[in-house]
Amino acid sequence: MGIIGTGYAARSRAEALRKDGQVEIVAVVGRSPERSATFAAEFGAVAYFDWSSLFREQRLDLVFVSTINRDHGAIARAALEAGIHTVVEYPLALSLAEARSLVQLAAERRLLLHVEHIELLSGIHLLLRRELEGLGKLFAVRYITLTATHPAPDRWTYWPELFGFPLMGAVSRIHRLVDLLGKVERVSCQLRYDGPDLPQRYSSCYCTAQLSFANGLLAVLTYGKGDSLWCSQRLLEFHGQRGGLLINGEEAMLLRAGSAHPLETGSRHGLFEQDTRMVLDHLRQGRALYINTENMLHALAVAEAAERSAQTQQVVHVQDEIPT
Ligand code: NAP
Ligand code: BLA
Repeated sequence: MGIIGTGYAARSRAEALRKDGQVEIVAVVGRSPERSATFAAEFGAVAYFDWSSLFREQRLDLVFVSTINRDHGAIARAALEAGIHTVVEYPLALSLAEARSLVQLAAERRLLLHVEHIELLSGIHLLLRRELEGLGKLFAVRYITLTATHPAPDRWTYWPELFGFPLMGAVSRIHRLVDLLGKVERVSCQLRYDGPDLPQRYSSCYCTAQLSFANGLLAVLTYGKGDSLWCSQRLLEFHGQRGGLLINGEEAMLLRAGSAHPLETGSRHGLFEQDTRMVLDHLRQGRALYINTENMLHALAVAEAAERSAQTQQVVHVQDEIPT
């Protein structure tokens, strides 16, 4: 196995692989020589600073692309072209066209291309899949994640070029809604960046989109982070004809006229490990994975439509992306 990246996702992968015990981490590719050497030594691997030389020099069965979003598409392409099964942390690529072309390339080469979307494995998501039907016909949805941080962190996630359009870098929010509610037809989106180092880097970002689903449902999706925000929030609300579901942080409530029942949500820990185990079981025993490729690509199409809408100030149709 090879791992590209040395951050949180990469470490979670390495630890999960070590736990499995039947695979060998051959190489780790990092950016800073020190961090990469320490990381590689900890897992008995060789440190590389350049993924293209890794793919030339080592014969890998599987690679995990766990680095900054900007590089996902190019690394995945090189890995697939080198005949290596590939796992990419979301987003698969920062453009829908590139993502589609990678899915096609993997199919042609008969290689696994798995895009991690751990939020779909979470206790909260499984709870939603179970409980939504009981709310009757859904009417409205709100999904808000705000991260207030003072000062804004000096991380790649605050660089538009490295993270991508906010709802592309955080496409998991859209994918979760698509998984539960179906296809999105139209998107209207607005974005504000703030900070002294624009346009390279922002210190605050606030992005809000209205998603019109094919089934008529309206969802409002808000993603914000940075030093001009003053409260952090992780809120998911479903309003249906017979009841509501409110998820606030790790707490879930089933709402009916005059009553509120708390529901058990489970933990957010261990999801990378579960994803890694499912990939290995898939490659060794042919067990099914959990990502529907069409939904994964549709979520990217919605993110791209949101980006276009924010640029043009128009409502954008997801299918053809022609402004109305
Ligand atoms: P992270 O902890 O910040 O690690 C980022 C990695 O990229 C590090 O190896 C870092 O190297 C490197 N890097 C940073 N800036 C770079 C630059 N300008 N050029 C080249 N390399 C650079 O990030 P993470 O949370 O692991 O995220 C990695 C991927 O996993 C992302 O695509 C993210 O969307 C995805 N993901 C993360 C989570 C999560 O819970 N964290 C969940 C789902 C998906 P240095 O250490 O040398 O800076
Ligand atoms: C998603 N978490 C992400 C992403 C990044 C981080 C870059 C992908 C982009 C996005 O969807 O916004 C980064 N998350 C962090 C950092 C912390 C954090 C730096 O919580 C600092 C504490 N991820 C973690 C940790 C947990 C975690 C410690 O780094 C929890 C135990 C969970 N992050 C987590 C999950 C997702 C995610 C489940 C999937 C998206 C979702 O929440 O729906």
